[in-house]
Amino acid sequence: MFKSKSATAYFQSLVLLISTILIFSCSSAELVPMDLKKVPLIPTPVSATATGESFEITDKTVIFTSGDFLSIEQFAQEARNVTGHPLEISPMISSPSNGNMYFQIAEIENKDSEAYELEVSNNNLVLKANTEQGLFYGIQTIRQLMPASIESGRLSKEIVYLASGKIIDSPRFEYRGAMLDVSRHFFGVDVIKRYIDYISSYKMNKLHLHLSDDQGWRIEIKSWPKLTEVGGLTQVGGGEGGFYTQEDYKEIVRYAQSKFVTIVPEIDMPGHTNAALVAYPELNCNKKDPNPKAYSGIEVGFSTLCTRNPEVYNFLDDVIKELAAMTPGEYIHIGGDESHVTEKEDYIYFINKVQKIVSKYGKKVMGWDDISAATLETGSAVQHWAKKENAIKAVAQNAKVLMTPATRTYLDMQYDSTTPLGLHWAAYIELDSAYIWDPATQIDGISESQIIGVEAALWSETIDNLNEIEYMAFPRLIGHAEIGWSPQKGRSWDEYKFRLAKHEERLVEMGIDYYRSALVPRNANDGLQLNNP
Ligand code: TNX
Repeated sequence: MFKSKSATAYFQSLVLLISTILIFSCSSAELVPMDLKKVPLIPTPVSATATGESFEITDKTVIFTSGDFLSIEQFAQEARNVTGHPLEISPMISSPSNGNMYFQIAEIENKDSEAYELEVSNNNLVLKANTEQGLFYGIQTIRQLMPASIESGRLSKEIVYLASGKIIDSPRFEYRGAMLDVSRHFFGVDVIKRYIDYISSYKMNKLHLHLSDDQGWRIEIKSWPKLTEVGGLTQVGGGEGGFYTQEDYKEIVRYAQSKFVTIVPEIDMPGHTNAALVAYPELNCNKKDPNPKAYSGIEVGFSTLCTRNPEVYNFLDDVIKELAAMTPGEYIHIGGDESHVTEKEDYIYFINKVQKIVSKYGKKVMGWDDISAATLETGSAVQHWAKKENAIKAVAQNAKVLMTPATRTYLDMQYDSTTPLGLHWAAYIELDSAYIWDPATQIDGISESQIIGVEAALWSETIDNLNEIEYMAFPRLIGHAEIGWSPQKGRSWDEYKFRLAKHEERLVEMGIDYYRSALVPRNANDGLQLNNP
């Protein structure tokens, strides 16, 4: 057998080298320090404790899960794209091993169905929540701990490390919504799905669709087919409009459910009904204009259903019956705003009757704050947009309030006088002004427990495609998401603006054409420091 001294020495040093490599590659990546407090999370969590290390996602990392969850599969696929690792999904094991990620439904200290706890260490990542929805929100946080390219699916050039520490999180308000006006301009199912993706990734859970107005009726009602055949084919500016078939609507509802978003459908009445009156003039009793024409302008407050005609209530019974049957959420929104040509007593008579129809079909009424002039049923909620006294009148009737003050949350308000889209009747709303307000102190006499949440509304008189939606909504929308989710304590524009600045990388990766505000600092790293406990 051939054996020499130098060959032995060579062999020994080779063994030493291999074992050194093995030791280093098997031990975890304790050498990469990271600071969880410097990760620009939006919305900011209730509490974040940094431990200064990091978890490395490697080609050996397995995702262990306590159930078959679509949101975990979607996350795994996104994480594969960004890391280039196989990230196999496997059923939960009783004795966890290092290097892996664990997603688990388990009782956590906070019993809120939307709460989650996330612990990231040098050894592994553990996400726990009471429900699948809680896991979904934890996943949105984990996504923000990952490189921004997770938003586009681009492979990261660097090894992926997640900052270590513990996050305990749950929402401030149960209703965190966005509204899209699909009546003034129609947006197809794909645009709606995209908007659902955006809002849900910021932990919003309601999408309010403004489905009818003077300019167009957008939801198929089988018992009154001309609503869409006639009333659906117009929009602001004279374009061809469009509408959702019932199958389209159900598809939107299903897609929203997969992202824990509830659809809140609105049929605006008794005003804002010109499109319905064009389709069915018998619902109109305006003697001066018995046969209204299609309307493509942007004035408001000129149309009304004939509130003393019993046929109007047969019509609404059918509409609400068909809509309620397709809507799993608890609310049907009946609008009720700006009915300037409805006599006050007729308006009250009308709202009272319609509330009965909505409850007959097992739903609760939501309406713009104007409906507080009527007698509100138990469980009805009002959406505050303009007059504080209306909201106060609503809480005096034990109704809850959804906060959508036009001066803060209207996404169709221009940023400043140079904004190429939008209106400014309520205010110019720069990013700081959109962010610096507290729902619980917005109206003297209305406190936190009387408020169900916050909604940011995008009216579409001047907006007719996804790019324009994105430009007006972003980045204000994500600030509203934070106002709905995060505690008020510690929230300030001077802290948020640095997080927003860093976070803009993500909007770029999402392909969002957002408004670049001069108020957002360009040297963001200097000021970045989460200030939650
Ligand atoms: C007011 S807010 C309206 C809408 C308009 C919006 C434009 C509300 C309940 N009514 O009809 O689209 O202003 O900003």
